[in-house]
Amino acid sequence: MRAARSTWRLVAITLAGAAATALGVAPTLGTATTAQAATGDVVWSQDFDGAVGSAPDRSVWTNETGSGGWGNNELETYTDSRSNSALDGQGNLVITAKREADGSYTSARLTTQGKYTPQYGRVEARIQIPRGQGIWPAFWMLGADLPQSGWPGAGEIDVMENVGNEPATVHGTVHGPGYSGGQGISTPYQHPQGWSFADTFHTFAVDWKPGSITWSVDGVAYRTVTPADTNGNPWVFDKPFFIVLNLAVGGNWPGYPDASTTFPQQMKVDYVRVIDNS
Ligand SMILES: [Ca+2]
Repeated sequence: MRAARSTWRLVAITLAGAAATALGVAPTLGTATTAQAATGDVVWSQDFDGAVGSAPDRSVWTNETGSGGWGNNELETYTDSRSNSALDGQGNLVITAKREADGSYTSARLTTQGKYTPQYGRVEARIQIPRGQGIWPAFWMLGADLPQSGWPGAGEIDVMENVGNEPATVHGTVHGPGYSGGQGISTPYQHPQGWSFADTFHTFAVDWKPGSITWSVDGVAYRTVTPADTNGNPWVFDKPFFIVLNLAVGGNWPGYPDASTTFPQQMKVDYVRVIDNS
């Protein structure tokens, strides 16, 4: 069962329960068709519809701002400026990495921390990634207990990462206590035609279940990780996580922009969804 419900489902429940609510009693969630998500149901969705230049839903998304490398010697400063993250008026959230006049880089990192923290489900996003040496887009999750447990104790599920010098490869990874950083449990996935993932939109997902995480691209599953894979270290993924979308510039893993890298670079996100996979 899902802990979270979609907006449309809440609307449906609200309508169904309107009469009961008017009488001052809680709506009765009587039937499975209206009260409970079934396998395959979209239980939460961010579609990024809205006016061009507007912010994504502030009740869901928070811009994390700042610089300092983010633990990876990244170059960018994350801002709350709509020039770095905004809706495009065509149904996409666009994160834009820019090279500023002084040679510095700005970009954006958005999270659902403290606002939406799913546990289990098919967590999926349709994304057109940017391209170029030193460019590092990611769609990932962190354990909601991060403030208490720290990293990597809280756990990290990287649904999709790409480093620009590998245009036809994306990576799925988990990090946890005893298996983090370069020792994360990670699997690459190659574009079936060897094309750049930046050429068009692709759907990146994890099917996340108790004791199991399976990564897929465009519906093609390419890796499953279970507690048997942590080499005796704790499995820290059976609890709520929050979702992160970011576009880094430079870092230990991707390396750094060079003369071949063009700016601005944009990560376009058509949607982020959680689908019941129970
Ligand atoms: Ca959309």
